Amino acid sequence: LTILQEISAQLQRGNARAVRELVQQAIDAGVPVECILNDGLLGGMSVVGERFKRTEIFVPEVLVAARAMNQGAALLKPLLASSDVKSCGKVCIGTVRGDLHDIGKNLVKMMMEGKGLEVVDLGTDVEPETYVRAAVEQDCRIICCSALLTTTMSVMAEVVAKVRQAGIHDRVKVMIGGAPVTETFCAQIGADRYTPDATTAADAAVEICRTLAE
Ligand code: B1M
Repeated sequence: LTILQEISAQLQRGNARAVRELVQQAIDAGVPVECILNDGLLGGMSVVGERFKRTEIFVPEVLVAARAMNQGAALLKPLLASSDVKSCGKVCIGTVRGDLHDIGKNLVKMMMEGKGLEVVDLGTDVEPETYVRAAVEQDCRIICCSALLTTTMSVMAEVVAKVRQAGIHDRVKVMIGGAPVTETFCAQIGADRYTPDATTAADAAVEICRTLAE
């Protein structure tokens, strides 16, 4: 097994200690951070997702895998966050009301911080009003919504509506993402941007902040 395959395998077993040790070994060996994240950690998590879907494993197993994923990702965070990059804008992020999935949201946050954005983390189960209040009070350029359930995606439409009602849409944009979310859905609800993964989300956010600053 390569080190990345080992990280994936240990993550699937929920062995957080082994995942941490292997991630550190990979970093020390000079394996690119993106490969450790995508091929090691996310690779393992997607196998976990498939097995959960086929009901071969259940919520507790998924939770221990998620904990191992978060611990491995925490080691990568300082390497992704480039301290010499000047803040290029402030955004807020959260998982929408009724939804407790936060692994993807945390990754998006990590990538955004790595690109020099200041990120206000609203956590999970976030009410539409809470995003709007945070954006106004903390002067954020973008509201970032994550949803993993088909039943909670619709809350994103409420967020868009609240932003328009508050009359702040000229200066606050809404970005959306998460496994069930699509470009078509984004257009349907009138959100400003959909991206499929954390890296493209961070790039899009930087671009939006730059455009708004012009
Ligand atoms: Co849940 N769960 N879960 N779960 N869970 C899914 C989402 C599910 C697809 C599994 C399945 O059945 N196949 C299914 C949803 C089905 C549906 O809606 N159609 C499901 C279900 C049903 C449930 C429960 C209802 C199960 C139950 O209790 N019976 C329950 C709901 C709880 C709730 O939220 N109210 C539940 C609970 C849980 C756990 C608590 C056990 C755990 C969450 C732990 C945690 O997050 N702290 C969990 C997990 C881990 C999953 C799976 C296995 C993995 C999700 C994940 O973290 N993926 C998932 C199956 C799967 O997706 N294959 C599943 C890794 C993560 C990095 O990917 O979040 O997609 P993701 O993020 C990506 C992109 O989507 C994107 O970037 C990220 C990285 O590139 N992205 C954005 C995310 N947000 C973005 C925002 C952006 C841009 C991009 O812009 C702002």
